[in-house]
Amino acid sequence: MTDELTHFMLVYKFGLAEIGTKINILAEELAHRGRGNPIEHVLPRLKTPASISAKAQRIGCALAFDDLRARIRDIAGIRIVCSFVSDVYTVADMLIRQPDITLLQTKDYIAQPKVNGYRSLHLIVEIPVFLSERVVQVPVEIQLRTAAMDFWASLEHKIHYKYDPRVPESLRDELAAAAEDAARLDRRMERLHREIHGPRR
Ligand code: 0O2
Repeated sequence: MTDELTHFMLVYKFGLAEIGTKINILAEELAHRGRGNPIEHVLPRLKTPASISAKAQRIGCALAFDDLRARIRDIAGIRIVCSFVSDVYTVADMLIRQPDITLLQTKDYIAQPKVNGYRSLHLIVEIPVFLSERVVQVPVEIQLRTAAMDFWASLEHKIHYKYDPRVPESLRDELAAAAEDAARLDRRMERLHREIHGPRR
């Protein structure tokens, strides 16, 4: 990596660390409340330079740092896997309510799944990072989903990678049906959980 690229990536790494700390604090505090921790696991990732460049070409963005900074807002990304669908929205609200987090965009693929069956709640937020001489607002993509949605998405990702660019139609139909099965399982588990413990407060 060139010095310039390393420097460009650094603020995203810091943004990820900031949001990661916020999520870890929430998870630990919620676990201590004794009503169960809604956060199953957290997976931060920084987009690789190759993936940034591929996305830039896909969206017609010039390969210049200022353009990449302005147009690609998921260079820093963090995935939060929750137990239940209601937890996804609860955790998202807890984060959005924090005064130093600015919500830039919400894509609710749970309320409106993609045609292939993909479900997740995507938030693009901005978080301040305090450097030695200035404060920078760093965009971070937060993906929130249930364990069932995560299981489906990781398999679908592998299948896409294997069959790139065309997934056979029968497999696509099966995947869409599997996404429905996963959503049904989520609803059932949530109902069972509510019957056993009552609604989460
Ligand atoms: P990676 O490896 O996670 O970086 P936009 O950013 O709004 O211009 P984009 O990038 O399509 O458009 O945004 P969107 O719809 O919010 O999706 C971004 C990310 O969500 C993807 O990142 C995936 O991680 C995930 N995602 C979206 N759709 C699907 C899907 O159909 N299947 C799976 N498995 N994941 C999906 P990247 O950049 O593709 O990859």
